[in-house]
Amino acid sequence: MKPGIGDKIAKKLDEYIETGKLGKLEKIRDDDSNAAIGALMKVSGIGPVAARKFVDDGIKTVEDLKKIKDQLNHHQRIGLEYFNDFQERIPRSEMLQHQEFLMEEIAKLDEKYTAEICGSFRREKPSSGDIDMLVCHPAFTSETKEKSKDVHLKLIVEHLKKLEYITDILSQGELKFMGVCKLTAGGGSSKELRRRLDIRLIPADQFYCGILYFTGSDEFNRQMRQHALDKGFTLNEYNIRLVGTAGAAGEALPVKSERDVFDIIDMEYRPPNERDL
Ligand code: DCP
Ligand code: MG
Ligand code: MN
Repeated sequence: MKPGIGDKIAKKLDEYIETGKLGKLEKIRDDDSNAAIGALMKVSGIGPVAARKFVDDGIKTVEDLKKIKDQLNHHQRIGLEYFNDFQERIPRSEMLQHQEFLMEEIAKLDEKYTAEICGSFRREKPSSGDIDMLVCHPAFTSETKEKSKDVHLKLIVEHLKKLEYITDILSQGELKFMGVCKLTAGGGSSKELRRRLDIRLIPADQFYCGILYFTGSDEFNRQMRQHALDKGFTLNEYNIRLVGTAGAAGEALPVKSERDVFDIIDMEYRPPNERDL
């Protein structure tokens, strides 16, 4: 034993000489990285893969991100721009204002639309992380989807943009919109925070499976889908189908309410406010 070096240090020296690293130090580094990954994932548009990549490149905080804006995609840039706003939950009183505004404006476009705010709002939570709106139109079904040119999520989004309610688009497909909104003149004051808005256009024949999925909670959905599988059905956001003996799913079963889906899989009905697991 060398003088001045205790047993503990000697062991660490041996470990370092043998393996080229120190387990304890690696673990501290891992903990630090994981904490940084968690911090970056708070930004809308940054998932676990992107966060890990940034951390590996030495970008560890939201402040660091501001210095490398050119490396961010459109969604991430907006996530960073409204980072503080998006950290705030939306009180139910404000959710009710969004609901009123959206219902009125969508009816103005075409009164045949059915719109419903789902997510945590429909589960009657006192606050929500975002606004999840589902929209249906009788002319738009899984059969007519390609043909009904006048029912387009884009038309709804354009209308809400013109009213300066939608301020940014994060991503937009034919059936799914992700963006940013704020209550405008009449609906709110100038210091209104930017809010995340998700809209889904659902074919009319898939309304009930759609609303069931979009109401959540996500853990409730997982458990319900598993229960369906146990009973020989496959349930997703579009429909419920019987799984045949060969393992292939059959035709979508007709459902006329959310309750029908519970009945089909022999599960006791739960109203939205009892779906937080
Ligand atoms: N959903 C799901 N699985 C996911 C994401 C979403 O089943 N991975 C469903 C269930 C959610 C609904 O979509 O309730 C809406 O998603 P949100 O992320 O907006 O979640 P909530 O509205 O439930 O909560 P929050 O108040 O945080 O928005
Ligand atoms: Mg939500
Ligand atoms: Mn959402």
